Amino acid sequence: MFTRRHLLGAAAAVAAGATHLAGQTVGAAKPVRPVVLSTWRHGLAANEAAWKILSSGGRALDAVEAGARITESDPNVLTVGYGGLPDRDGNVTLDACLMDEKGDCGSVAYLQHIEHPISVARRVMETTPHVMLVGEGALKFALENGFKKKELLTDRAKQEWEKWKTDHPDAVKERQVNVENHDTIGIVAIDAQGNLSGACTTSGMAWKLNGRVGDSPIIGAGLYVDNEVGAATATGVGEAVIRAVGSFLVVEFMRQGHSPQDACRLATERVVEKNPDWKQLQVGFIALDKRGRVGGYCLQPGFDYAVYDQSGGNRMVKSKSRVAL
Ligand code: SD4
Repeated sequence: MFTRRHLLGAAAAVAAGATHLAGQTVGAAKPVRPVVLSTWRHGLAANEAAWKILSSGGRALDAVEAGARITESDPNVLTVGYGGLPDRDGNVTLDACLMDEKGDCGSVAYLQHIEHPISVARRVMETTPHVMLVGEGALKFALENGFKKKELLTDRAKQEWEKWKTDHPDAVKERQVNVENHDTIGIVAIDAQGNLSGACTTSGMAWKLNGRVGDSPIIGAGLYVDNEVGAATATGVGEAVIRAVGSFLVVEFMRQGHSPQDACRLATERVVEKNPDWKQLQVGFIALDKRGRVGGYCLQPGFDYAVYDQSGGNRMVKSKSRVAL
C-alpha cells in the first residue's frame, strides 16, 4: 500500500538529490561544481577552454564565453563562426547570445564579418542598455568597440555552397531545414561559487534565406539561465525551438522539480506538439541545474553532448532521443 510515509520518503529522496546524473542514478546530495556542458563533439574543445577558467575558480560567464570562442574560430566547424556555411546567397551571418547569473543577457543576430559574435553579445550586455543588436547596427557597434573585420567564408565553405547551388537549381522552393545541416554550440556552466551562465553561437541553418534568424540568439529559445534553478540551451532547427520557447521551458520544468534530463525530455515533447513536421526535424536540448546535475534529450538519434566535471573528466554523452534508433 502506498502510504503518506512513502510519499514523504519519496519527497525527502528528491530533496536529498537522489536522481539522474547524465543518465546514471546516484544518491549524492552534495552539489557537483564546477561543471560545464556543451552541444555536439566540438563541445569537447570548448569545454577544455571553459574548464581552465572554472577549475581555477573563475566565473561561469567567462568560462562559457571562452568555450564558445574556441568553436567560433575553428574553420573545421561548418556551423559556427569562421568557416560557417553561408546563406543561399553566400553570406555568412552569425547569431549569438549569452546570459549570466544575474539574469543579464546580450545578443547579436545577422552579424557579418566578425569572428567572435559571442564577445560582441557580451559587450552589448555590459555596455549598452539593450539586449539585442542586429545586422548593420551590430556590425557598427562591434567595429566601434575594437572588433576587427574578417572574411568568414572559407574556401571549403564556399565550395560546399557552390556544390549545393549546382545540386539544387530550384533552391528557392526548398525549406532546407532537415536533420543534418546544423550544429550550433550551446554551452552552460556552473562555477565553484555555484553561479550559472550560458552561451550559444551559430552560423545558423546552412542555405537559409538571406535575413533569416533562428533560435540561437533569442533569449528563452536558444538559451536561458535562471541562477535559482538552472540553465538550458538548444540546438537543431531554430524555427521549431522558437515555437516552443524551448530553453526557457526546460528551465521552467526544472523549477517545477524535474531533473535536467526529464526537463529536456518534456520540452522535446512540447516541440513535438508545436511542430507537426517534427519527424523531419532535429532538435536537441541540454540542461544543468543548480546542484550540478546534467541532462540532454533530442528528437532524432544522433545528438550528443560533452560534459566536463572533476570526477568524470571531459567526455561525450549520447543523448536519448524521442525516435528510437
Ligand atoms: C538555428 N539552431 O539557426 C540553429 C542551428 C543549429 O545545431 O542549432 N544548429 O536554427
